[in-house]
This record gives sequence, structure tokens and C-alpha cells, in this order.
Amino acid sequence: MSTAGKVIKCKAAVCLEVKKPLSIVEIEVAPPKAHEVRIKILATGICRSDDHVISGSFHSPLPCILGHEAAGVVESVGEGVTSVKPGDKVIPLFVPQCGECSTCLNPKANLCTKNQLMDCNGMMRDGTSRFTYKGKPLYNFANTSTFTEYTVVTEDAVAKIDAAAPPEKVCLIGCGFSTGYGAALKTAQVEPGSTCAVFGLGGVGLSVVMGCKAAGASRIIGVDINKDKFAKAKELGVTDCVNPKDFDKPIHDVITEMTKGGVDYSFEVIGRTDTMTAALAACQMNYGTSVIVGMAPSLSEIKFHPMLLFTGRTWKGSIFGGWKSKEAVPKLVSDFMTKKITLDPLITHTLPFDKINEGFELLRSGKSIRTVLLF
Ligand code: CND
Ligand code: ZN
Ligand code: ZN
Repeated sequence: MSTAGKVIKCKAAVCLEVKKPLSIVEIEVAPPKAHEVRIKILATGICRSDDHVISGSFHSPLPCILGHEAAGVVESVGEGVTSVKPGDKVIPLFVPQCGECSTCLNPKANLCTKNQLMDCNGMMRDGTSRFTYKGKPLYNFANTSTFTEYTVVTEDAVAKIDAAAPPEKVCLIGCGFSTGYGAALKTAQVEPGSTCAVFGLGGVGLSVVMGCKAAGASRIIGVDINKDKFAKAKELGVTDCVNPKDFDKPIHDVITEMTKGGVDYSFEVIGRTDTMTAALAACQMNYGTSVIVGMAPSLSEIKFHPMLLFTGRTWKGSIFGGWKSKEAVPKLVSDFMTKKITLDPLITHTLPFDKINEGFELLRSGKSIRTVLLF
């Protein structure tokens, strides 16, 4: 029996309040309106950004449905949708690509102005929600909301992918892998023979490592306070692992000494302001580039000495790895299918969707890289 045009009742993990486990409850998902797509989620990964909302560090309106790294299949489409149809395998995009705004029209840029990451109003573009819980609307998160059996996104926030792609793997192309890999290849544009330092060796940081390696970096220094992250980091291309806890001087001084003047490219992939400035200071004072990938707390500010930039360093940020999402995601999936890229080392745990809170505990305790939840 077709569900198109009807309200779907389904299971979702709802964030009712901060610092509490997600509640697995039954919600209602309205049909997609014009230029919207309703997706049945098949697999979703847990990213630290979702946890930043649960911990209260990143502000997004509650109650909401988190999740932004998934793969699924189109259940139905609203009026005017032409790029996907029911039955298509897809990846929802937390950075849309409308194709019309100033950023979409600029070949160097990727953060479509229709993204919801800055204002975070948690609503569809018409100002309403497609999710209802106990008769009240629920907010969405980052255009996507994937911790639910069904979600609704705008057409510019969904990419059609190879029908044969395994959802339990390629869901990582929806965030972690692409974010890190692109930060190295697209945002920093790491060159062969360069030296890099990656601060934070979680799912996103290890993907930066893979990007640096693919670009031909000759030395990749991995920085983490959890030494259990080092074995996998080395497997993926890190040449030197450093734990700031092992030194009684600032980690940027350690890296500057190790590289006789600082790395060509550094990446902050943790989400802390102190490590953002440390990563900046760890790159070469004149031609070094430092990229902020980690998501800092909503209310944080950075204080740093202007001399760090005055000497010539470049400080950049990178959202979704600088990729133009709708066109890049299908290509990244093809690269996975042809084994040009690998995702398997990032997936340490697979759990049924009902165990989502266990998945978050694994992330918080530093035991997992990525947990993929299956529906
Ligand atoms: P995850 O928590 O898996 O990795 C962070 C790593 O940093 C862990 O291995 C920690 O042990 C390590 N760490 C923590 N504190 C320190 C410290 N003081 N010094 C050194 N290492 C430390 O997180 P993730 O890989 O899922 O995400 C990393 C960040 O990227 C996080 O802030 C997330 O919100 C952000 C992000 C950004 C984007 C984007 O588009 N820019 C997309 N998704 C996630
Ligand atoms: Zn993410
Ligand atoms: Zn746009």
C-alpha cells in the first residue's frame, strides 16, 4: 500500500532536552510539500556535531530530531521535484546546493546561502515543520534530521546515488568522510610532499588524514589526547602521533620543533577554541595554512595574538569539506564503489537504531570512531 500523500507514523529518536538521552518515540511525518522529498532512512552515522547539541554546547531549537549523516531511499516527492523519484537511493545533504545563490554560482564556494547552519531555525523553508510529536511540531536539525525512520528534506538537500551502494557504509559520505577528506583536498589543497598536522583523530579527523595522504603529504602529524586513537591513525597515514599530555610545553611548540618551523597545513578537528589557536600557531608562520573543521561551542570566542596572522599565516574554515554537495556526493559514492576511497576503517560499531544512546556513549567514552545505526 502506497504511503505517498499520507502522514506516516514512525519511530524517531527525539532530543527533548539537553544533557539527556534521546527519547525513542512514535512521531508523525507529514507528506513532502512542493520541492520537498520524503526519505526512508536506511542507515545513519553518529557525528560529534549531533552530540554538541545534546551536550548543550551548540544551540539548536528543541525538541528536535538530530542526525545529519545518512543514506536512504526516496519514499515520495512533492510537486515540482525532478532530480529524484520514489525508489531512488539517496544521501541527505546538511549543506544544500540550490544552484542559484551567490555561493552556488561561485565555482570556489560550497556553503549555499540556503543552508540552515547559521540561523538554525529548525523549520522547513516555509516556516513549518513536517514532524509532529504528541500533537506539537518538532524542530529539524541541519536540513536533514536523520535519527528517524522517515524524514523530509528540500530537493536541493538530497543527492541521488548509485542504487548498488551499501547504505551502512556510504552514509558516512553524508558527513564525516566528505567533511574531513574535502578539508584536506578542497579547502586546504594540500600538495604532494607537504607536512600536515591533524588535531583530533575521530571520524572527521581520520578522514582529513586520508585526504592529506591522498594529496601526497610526506609527513602527517596526528594530535590527540586519547592514545587509543593512534593505531588506526597510523594505519591510515599518520606518520607521527603526539599526545599533548606527554609534554610540559604547548603542543604547537612541540610541532614547530618537530618540523623545524611549523607544518604547511594544520587542521583543527575537535571543536575547541584552544586547539584552534594551537593549530594556527603550529603552521609555518609565513606560508602555513590552518583550517578549522571542528564546531566550536555556540557562545565561544577566540582570543589570539594578531602577530600569528600578521606574519602571513592563512586561517580558514571548512564546512562539508568545501564540496558542492549535490554534485560531489554521487561522485564520492562512485569513488567508494570503485575502491578509490575507503570507509571501512572509520566504522567501528554497527547497532540497531533503538540503541542510539549506546552509540553516543561509545563516542563520548572515546571507544568508537563511527557508529552506524541500522533501521
Ligand atoms: P570525535 O569526537 O570522534 O573526534 C574528536 C577527537 O578529538 C577525539 O579523538 C578526541 O579524543 C580528540 N580530542 C578531544 N579533545 C582534545 C584535545 N584537547 N586535544 C587533542 N585532541 C582532543 O568527533 P568527530 O570526528 O565526529 O568530529 C570532530 C569535529 O568536527 C567536531 O567538533 C564536529 O562537530 C565537527 C564537524 C564539523 C563539520 C563541518 O562541516 N565542518 C561536520 N561535522 C562535524
Ligand atoms: Zn558531522
Ligand atoms: Zn545555493
